Amino acid sequence: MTNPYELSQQAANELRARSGVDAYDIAIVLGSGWKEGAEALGTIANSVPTADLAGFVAPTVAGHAGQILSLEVAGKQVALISGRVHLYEGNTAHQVVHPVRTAVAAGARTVVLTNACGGIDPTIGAGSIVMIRDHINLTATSPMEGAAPPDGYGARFVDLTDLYSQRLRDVAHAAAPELSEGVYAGFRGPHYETPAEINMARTMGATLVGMSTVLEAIAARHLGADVLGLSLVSNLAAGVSKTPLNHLEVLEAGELAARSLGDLLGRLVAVL
Ligand code: 8IG
Repeated sequence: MTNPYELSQQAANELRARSGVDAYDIAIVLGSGWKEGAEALGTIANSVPTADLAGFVAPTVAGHAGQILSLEVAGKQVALISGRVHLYEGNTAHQVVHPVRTAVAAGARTVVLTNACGGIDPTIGAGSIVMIRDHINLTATSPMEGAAPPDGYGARFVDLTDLYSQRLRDVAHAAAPELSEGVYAGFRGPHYETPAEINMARTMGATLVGMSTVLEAIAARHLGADVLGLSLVSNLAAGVSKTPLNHLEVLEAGELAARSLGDLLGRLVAVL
């Protein structure tokens, strides 16, 4: 079996050939609700179904078609990755991070990870966009688990002190001063948390909870890319609000926020 790093290199070569883009500058992984706004960034020059690329697994969540869209924004080659896959779909950590590894292998030195999440801080309500300052990985796995990476694909161990790049956060804050910062706790899901688990996450210092992003951030950093994380708070986490959580409210928050998400991404891509 091809190791996951060489598999992503193969997928990157296929992506380059199919898209005509020799090297990307920025990859943006689109979470729930982010696609519509992101597509408004500019004219989509090319769309490659991930089903045609080596190593990609199909998403199972409705509204997550697997595609890599290429477009030029402010002189930068941008890859929009839609159809994120998760651990809770039964995928391995390597499969979850394969799109990010592919984008980095295709040249992207900046990786923007977007998601929809639950909010622990009642003053940061549904519809808020929060920049991720740091994360707590509660998935009990790592995308680097397994055989050591082959030469040229990152080290055995990786320092995560600056996982969510301070430099990128400074640049993003200058362009979007309205953004607050939060700490994202990544759970495996797909169940939402119990109120006791949300109390645990809050006690640990988390302000956001979700089921994605943490493994992708580690994998991107491991390969030397700079990471920016953006969360759309779609619901207040269990026990924070009186109403039960449901997936429809997640989709609704995305629809309502789509325009501001697109506007924000446009301002950020120009400066990242
Ligand atoms: I949207 O409340 C969304 N995703 N773990 N908890 C977790 N993931 C989420 C939540 C939430 N809301």
